[in-house]
Amino acid sequence: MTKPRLWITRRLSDATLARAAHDYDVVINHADTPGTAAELIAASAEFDAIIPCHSEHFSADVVAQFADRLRIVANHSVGVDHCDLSALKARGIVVTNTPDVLSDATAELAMLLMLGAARHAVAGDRIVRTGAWDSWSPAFMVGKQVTGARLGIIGMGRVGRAFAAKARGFDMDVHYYNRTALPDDQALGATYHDSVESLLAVSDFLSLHCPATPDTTNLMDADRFALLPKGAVIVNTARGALVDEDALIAALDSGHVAAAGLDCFQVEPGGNPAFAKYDNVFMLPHIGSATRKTRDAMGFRALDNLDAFFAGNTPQDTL
Ligand code: 8YV
Repeated sequence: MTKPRLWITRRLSDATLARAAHDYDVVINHADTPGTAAELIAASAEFDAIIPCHSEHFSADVVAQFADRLRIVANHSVGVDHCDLSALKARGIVVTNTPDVLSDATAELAMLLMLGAARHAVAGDRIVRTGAWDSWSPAFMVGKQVTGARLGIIGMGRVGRAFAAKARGFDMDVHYYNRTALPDDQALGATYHDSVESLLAVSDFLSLHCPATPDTTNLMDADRFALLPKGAVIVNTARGALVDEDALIAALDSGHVAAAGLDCFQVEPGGNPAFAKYDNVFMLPHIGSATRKTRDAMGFRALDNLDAFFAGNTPQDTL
């Protein structure tokens, strides 16, 4: 039987690429450059399937120019804000993602950012590294304690719940906002808030775990930063679109927000150079799911979805 033709747009894990090469007639972009609109359009005529990352943008305009061959976009990501789902569905193209398998890795990174932001990781590392550490005082680099503090989580999906579980290890008092309250066996004692505003009022630490949609664009704007308790710390491992970065900078300047831990930015790659002068902003370059174990699991999940599709079944992660 002829193997389906598959384009893998980026350099996925070795195990993923080996499995893909065994099961599919695969073309891999070893150059690892983001797929352009023109490449996506050309690929729609040459391939039955694409495994893209969030770096490839399936806008309505791009999808409108697709040829008829492409049948499935099996994303190597849980977030699908880079895909115009209705445009893809209108073309009869199946779209899948990779939930579950990256929740722990992303929650670990949120914990790193929360702790690093709270405890002066940026400035502390720099003064030791540069040899500028020439004195010590009990008043030196005093941070904000995480243990026992109130944590607000916006979006109690898989990643939000994984983060809540880790935060319980720090005895945090977990609160959350979600469109619906979780059953008790999933909430595990976290307090539900039926509005973002109510959650913000109790969030000494705030972590964002909701998808980027038109409804959540600039979710954290100036009005909402003002609702946080003074000295709050904000963490974003979800999507840059959730945070009005000018409003965050204003809140940092006023001291209302004490620190931020950011893995996601409005502009990626690159981030926001305006944050560079803030030692109280601990930043990473969108590496929430970047562990070896999780990269393999994401790649395998995308391939599982393809295998199901080409076996004539509905992939488990069909959107
Ligand atoms: C991935 C992510 O690294 O899965 C997501 O939605 O944001 C990241 O964890 C990236 O999207 C891979 O394409």
